[in-house]
Parts: sequence; C-alpha cells; structure tokens
Amino acid sequence: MTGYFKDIAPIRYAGPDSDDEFAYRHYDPDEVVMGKRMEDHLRLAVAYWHSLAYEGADPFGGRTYDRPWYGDTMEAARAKADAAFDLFAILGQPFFCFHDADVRPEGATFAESRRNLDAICDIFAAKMEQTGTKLLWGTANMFSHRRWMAGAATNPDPEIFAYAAACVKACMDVTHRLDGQNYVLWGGREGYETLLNTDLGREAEQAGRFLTKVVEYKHKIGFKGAILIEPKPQEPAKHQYDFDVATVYGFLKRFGLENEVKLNIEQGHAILAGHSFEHELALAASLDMLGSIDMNRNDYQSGWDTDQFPNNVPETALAYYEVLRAGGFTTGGTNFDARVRRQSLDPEDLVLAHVGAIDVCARGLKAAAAMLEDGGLERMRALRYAGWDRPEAQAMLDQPLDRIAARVEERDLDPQPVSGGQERLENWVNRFV
Ligand code: XLS
Ligand code: NI
Ligand code: NI
Repeated sequence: MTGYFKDIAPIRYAGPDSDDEFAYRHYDPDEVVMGKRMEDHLRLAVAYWHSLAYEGADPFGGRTYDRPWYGDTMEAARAKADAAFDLFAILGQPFFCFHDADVRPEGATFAESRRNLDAICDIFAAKMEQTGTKLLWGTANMFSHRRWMAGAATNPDPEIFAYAAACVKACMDVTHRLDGQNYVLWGGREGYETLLNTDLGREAEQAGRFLTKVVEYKHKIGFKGAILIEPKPQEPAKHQYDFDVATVYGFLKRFGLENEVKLNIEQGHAILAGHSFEHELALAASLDMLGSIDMNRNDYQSGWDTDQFPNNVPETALAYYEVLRAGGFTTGGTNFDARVRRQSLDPEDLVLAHVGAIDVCARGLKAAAAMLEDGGLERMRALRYAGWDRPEAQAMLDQPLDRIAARVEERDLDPQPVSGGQERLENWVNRFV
C-alpha cells in the first residue's frame, strides 16, 4: 500500500442496516440476482482518468487536489499506478478503464510516449495478475493535447490522422495484451466549432475510413473484445459527429460497420443529447448495439457534462431494466465515468463516492430484476401491442398501401383509442424502486 488511503480497510458488504459509511449496504458481489452473481451482472469499473488523473480543475480554476502522484514523470506514473491498485483493493470492484494519457507521461516523441505506455502496462500486467483486477476497456486520449484541437481522424491535416492511427494502434495493442474486454472510441474532438471552416462530408468520410482500419486491425491481432463507440452530442466540440445512438447507428450503417462495432452509452451524454439514459439504452438494445455503459449522473440544469457519481436509484433501475431486458452485459460493464466535486479533497471522498455509487447500482439492479421477474411491465406492454399478434395484422405488413387502404372501406373500420395507462405504469414502477 502507498499509504495515501491511510487506514481505509477493504469495503465489505454489511447489509442495509449497517451504519458504517465504509461498507456496502446493497452491493453483495455474491448475491444471486436472476441466476447470476451481482458482481457478474454489474461488472463495475473504476475510471483511471477521473479518480487518479483529474486534479480538480474547472474552466475557472486549476488544481484543488493534492495527491502525491501528480507529475509528468515515469516515477509519478508508477506512483499513480500503485495508488490506483490500492484504491481497487479497497473497493474490490472487478475492473478498471484507462486512456493512454491517464497512465503515462507524454514523451518528447511518439516513440517515447509509446514506450512509456508499454512500461506502465507491464506494471499493470503484474498487478492485475497479483490482484485479479481486470481491464474493462482501454482507449486513446485524442482530445487533451493541443495537436488534437481540430480533431483526430477528422482532422484537416493528414499527419494528425496518421498520428491518431499510431495512438489507437498502440492503445489497442496494450488493451489486447492486458486482455481488455473492449476497446472504446469516444470522438472527443471529432466534430466542429464552426461550419465556416468545416467540410462535413469529407470529415465523415475520414472518420469512416479510420474506423474501418481500427476494425481490420482488431481482427489482424486477434483481439476478441468489442470495439465500442461512445456517443456524445457536444463538449468539447460545439457539435460532435457521434451525437447519440441513432446518429452513430446511421454512421455505422453507412460504412457497413454495424455488425463490427457496438456502443458505450453514458448517462450524462444521453442527457446532453436531450434524451433519457433509458431511451439511449432501449434504442441501442433494439438495434442489437448495446455494448457497455458509462455510469454517471448529469446535472439537469447545467447544460454540460458534470460527470457526477450516480445517486438516483429510480433512474438507475430504469437503466438496468433495459440492460437486463436486453440479456445483460457480455463484454460490457458499468464504468464509473464520474469524478468527485472539486471541493472533495480527501482520499475518503474518493472512496465514499465509489461506495455510494456502487450501492446505487446494486439497488438499481435489484429493483430492475424484481420488475423483470414480476413481468408486469412486459405484460402490460404485450397487451398494448396484442392486436399485432393477429395473423391478418402481420399479413398487412407485406401488403401494398392501396390494398390496406381498400380494406378500411371494405370493413368500414372505425378504430377506437385505448388508454396508454402511463400513470398506472408509473405507479407500478414505484412499487419496486
Ligand atoms: C467524455 C467521455 C470520456 C470517455 C472516454 O465525456 O465520457 O470520458 O468515456 O474517452
Ligand atoms: Ni462523458
Ligand atoms: Ni464516458
């Protein structure tokens, strides 16, 4: 142990009546929910960037935290890795996620950056072996450094496209080596600030070619994990190309990649796009595109990506309801893409944020499972569409418009509206959450 987390002991399940703040009240990894251990359902991951690399800055002020591993040296990066695995040992969550830039210092050249990444991943490999912590996904940070200001794959400069290819290759290599379950691409600056200097059509073409190469490379190295795109409508760019689930699906279809790539859906990004989280999840599931989730909570007033830890059980329950209804995670999981607030300075804050979030997810999962097992919502939904079960309704789907129209007059159809019963459904949900 590095000593940063002082004497915080590993967090254990103590049951709902415990008054120990350093205990799980609802997350019992071994509790069986719908035939599967809770740990295997949720597949929780700590995000390296928010918990280890973020320093408390906001657009109006710099670092507020004082963590001993901050710095741009390999020594600092090694200390950060030690602290990361201390945190993982305390929380006991099975996975973590990282960007290249979170874990290693930028080198003077690309080759040096890559060697730094490889060296830190050697350390990760040893620690993962010792502790059993696994990698949910790796990704390349192609948005922080000034070289990316006009995008990565969509950059007007072809040399930046090449640099992006090198970064993704290096990150996929280490993700593969560390047996990562997925590889994520979040298009941080793949978008635009102003249309006045932007060729939309060309940039989409570049993005499609780039992603095709990523998929080809995945097969070339035999990476078995899923490639995931993470939609977000804006921030940092004014407009981002991977706006939401529907937009990304259209993009993937356009380049014939819809069977190769799935989605990593983030709560806060859904809110920014003007959707609910469950909308994005349900749509992805209906398209067979649901890969993984970035679990956090967005402030409903702020208009930006606040990346707070989840703290709303009813909302979390509706999200996991969609995940369970889709059959649960396969390669995916629940990554806490969330950071403590900038006044939360203490090591305890970092631990307690995760403890609370993990319990919220556990409660959400259990409520979702209870709703699904009860089956009320599915029964009421099935009833609503029951008319479509009739053979003549199904046959109509294959008939031309004029034939269908003729039938309306032949039969003198006068369909009557039926209640949608929303309040009844909301009341039903409230029995479980
Ligand atoms: C930022 C994104 C980012 C991705 C990984 O808004 O959520 O953290 O998850 O690059
Ligand atoms: Ni985000
Ligand atoms: Ni995210």
